[in-house]
Amino acid sequence: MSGSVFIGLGSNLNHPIQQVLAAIEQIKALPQVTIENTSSLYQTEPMGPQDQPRYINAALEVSTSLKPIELLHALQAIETQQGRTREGERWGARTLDLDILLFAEQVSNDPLLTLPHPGLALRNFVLYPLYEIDKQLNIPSLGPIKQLIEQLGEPCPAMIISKNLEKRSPVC
Ligand code: A4P
Ligand code: MG
Repeated sequence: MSGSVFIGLGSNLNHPIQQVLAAIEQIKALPQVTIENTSSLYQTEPMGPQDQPRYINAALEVSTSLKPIELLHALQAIETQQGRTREGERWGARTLDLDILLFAEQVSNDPLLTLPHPGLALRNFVLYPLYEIDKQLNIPSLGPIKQLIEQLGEPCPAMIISKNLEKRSPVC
């Protein structure tokens, strides 16, 4: 399978920065996955219930020979390993959330694996890390990343660990 794959990471429980950094190491260790790019880590206001801590969000660009569903299962295993439980309210607090944001040019409405991720265009905590990694990114069925950021019209979240300061988005 060729083409870039993007993974979104989010955590707001039990040392979120460490959760996200640990997840990046776990993804790096997956045998058929290579990390090509890592975004900075962003501190973001919670979407959904407001009585939960702020999140740490980031994105990764990877290349992989795994099929999309195989990658999803590998990511879910990492979530479970890092203490993710699936009870609780929708959009509630979690130790780790790993979403497949994009899988090359694939478009799917399958609820088991929707591609691109259904919330992508509505979330500044997804759009800005993606934009930081690839300013020319064109999202299948949605359009250029820069246009999606402009349409959403939300401010850039605070970058708290910057890996690519020189590449910092001019819209931030
Ligand atoms: N699924 C379908 N498509 C995908 C995909 N592209 N990637 C299915 C990953 N999973 C996908 O996911 C539920 C089911 O979605 C999976 O079984 C999978 O087959 P889940 O991870 O078990 O549950 P979830 O993540 O709680 O569901 P949901 O509704 O997708 O939550 P979100 O949308 O991830 O929101 N606020 C901030 N600031 N930052 C955040 O990261 N995250 C959430 C969770 C809420 N508020 C947030 C943040
Ligand atoms: Mg999820």
